[in-house]
Amino acid sequence: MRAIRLALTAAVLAALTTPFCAAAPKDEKAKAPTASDVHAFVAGMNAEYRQRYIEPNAAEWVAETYITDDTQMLTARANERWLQWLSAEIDKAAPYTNVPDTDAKDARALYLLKLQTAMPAPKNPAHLTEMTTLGSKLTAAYGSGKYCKDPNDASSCRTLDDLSKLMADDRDWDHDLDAWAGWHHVGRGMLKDYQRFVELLNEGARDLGYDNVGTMWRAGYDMTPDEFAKTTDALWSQVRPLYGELQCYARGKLAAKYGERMPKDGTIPAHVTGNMWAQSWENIFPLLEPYPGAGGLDVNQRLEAQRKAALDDAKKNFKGTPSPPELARLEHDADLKSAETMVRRSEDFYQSIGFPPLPASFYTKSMLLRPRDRDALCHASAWPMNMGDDVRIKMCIRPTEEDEYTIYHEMGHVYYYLAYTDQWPIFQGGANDGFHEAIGDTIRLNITPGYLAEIGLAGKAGADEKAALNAQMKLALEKVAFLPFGLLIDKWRWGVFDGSIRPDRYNAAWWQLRRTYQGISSPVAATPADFDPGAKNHVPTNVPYMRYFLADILQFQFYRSLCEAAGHTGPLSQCSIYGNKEAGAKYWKMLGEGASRPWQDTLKELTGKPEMDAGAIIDYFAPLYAWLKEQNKGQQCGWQS
Ligand code: X8Z
Ligand code: ZN
Repeated sequence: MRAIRLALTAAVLAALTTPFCAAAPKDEKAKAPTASDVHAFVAGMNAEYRQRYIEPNAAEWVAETYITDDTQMLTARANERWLQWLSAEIDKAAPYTNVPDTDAKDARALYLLKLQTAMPAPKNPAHLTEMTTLGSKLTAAYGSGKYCKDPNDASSCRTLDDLSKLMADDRDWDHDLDAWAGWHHVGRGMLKDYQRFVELLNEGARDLGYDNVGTMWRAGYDMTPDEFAKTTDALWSQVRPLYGELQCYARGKLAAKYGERMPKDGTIPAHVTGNMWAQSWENIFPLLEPYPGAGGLDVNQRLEAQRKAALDDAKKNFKGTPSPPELARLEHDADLKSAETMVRRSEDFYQSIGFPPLPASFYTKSMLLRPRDRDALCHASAWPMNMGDDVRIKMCIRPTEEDEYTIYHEMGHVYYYLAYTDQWPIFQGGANDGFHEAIGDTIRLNITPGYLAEIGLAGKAGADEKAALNAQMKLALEKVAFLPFGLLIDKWRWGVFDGSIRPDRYNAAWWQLRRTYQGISSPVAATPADFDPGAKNHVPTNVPYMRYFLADILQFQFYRSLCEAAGHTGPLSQCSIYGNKEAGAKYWKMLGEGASRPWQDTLKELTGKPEMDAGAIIDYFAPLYAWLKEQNKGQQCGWQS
């Protein structure tokens, strides 16, 4: 979820307390607030929250779908107003904390009030303005970023989608390196702004009573920040051996392809995994497929064929020969039709388990394609515009398997928004942010080879072991490869925020973490002028990232429980809850609770256990893990960290 509650900045604590006004008059002291005063305060805050929330959200939507100096300015100002209000509420809430007999829901609302933003604003009004301005500027810089081979020739410019497509499809070392380096250049221009932005975020966090903004981010998990850091490390220890085997196997195959050009230290260079950030590796599945061809998982080809059929149709219905602009229009219409078909297919899955149809405005107000006439931030996101039925996604959909699954991911956010609209505004969030990210991914796990074949997106799936192992490999390249990446982004930011990573080491520390956790190295010698973290959406847009690591673990826990509810027997990897209303009802109930209870309670209700636990993902991939260990026998696994 991109919208306000996560991306938004917090606020100025409105009035500076002076020694003069610090001492309350005697008779006021006597009037200590009661539990019903707390309740009245929380109710008033929620009511105003609902009203005020719409403006900055609308401003942000326009700023991201139509990047100009003007929309940047307008969103910065709208965010500022919102944060000012939020800060004032946080201030006003102070006397209402720890009041005896406070209702548990009211107490939780007060706890969550301080955690409504990832961008806590400084009290100093000039600094707040500077912070929201920088926030919008960094987002716009990322969204409008391009790689132009010839800076004087606009036709040589390529967007992130163009470059990502090249890296997904083209296995030529030099082409991939060119695309990788070209895009990473976008980060350079952000270094100074990001450095200042960090100072301002920290000032805001300190004004709210936190050591730094990293501590504040870690405070949102119904446990202490330290406990949370330990929890994430413990989860990583559980999955590290599985990742190590996958990295070793992938490196071996890449070495067989690229020979001498591969580093000798056991790492994989960042540009050859088929993904701009080497965060998931499914695009190099053809190189790593255990039993080539078994299972017929040629989803990309089929999606492209569907788009082409839409274009052919449009051309056939066109009277005469289209001129170049008319042809461009036809292509656009075919792209839109293909994108919409992909979205409706995903909606069909959710509806099959009993979720409601999407409001009609979802299709008219969402952005499904990269606009042809302006810059937009194409990174996929889902938006709750009004805490009601105005829900949207913003995505530049291409007919690829990767985008198909990203749609399922975004739809998970959308259905979460719809499920919890009856909650108080302050509870309209995920049980924790990892839950929000895991909802759609859980549904995506049900897209088994059997289901793909049923809906015509893959060949008939063989039930044999070879096909099953191929499917495991493909999913592992998506999910297991992601684990260390999901962990390290915020390990880096926590270090940046607490000052242990100083600005002159931003880039070096980034690559140190990439190497240590992922066994991935930079394909070029990085210099302190480079700012490669800036080339990853969530850094300039200031969206916390540990949520995706949690989601990667949680989704297997959710999936296992839903499959049990659906009465599935046999290997978990063959379960699909498509059409199962009981599993759907159980899921919907969890979504409806939003953030109204500690996530541990919500998790226990669904899975029977109150802990995040990597046991489910490890069980899921047990066949692949055994196979990988066998393949890697005699290989030198591991890397120099
Ligand atoms: O940012 C996203 C979603 C939007 S919340 C598309 N994801 C992370 C990423 O792209 O880096 C999903 C997986 C990880
Ligand atoms: Zn998401």
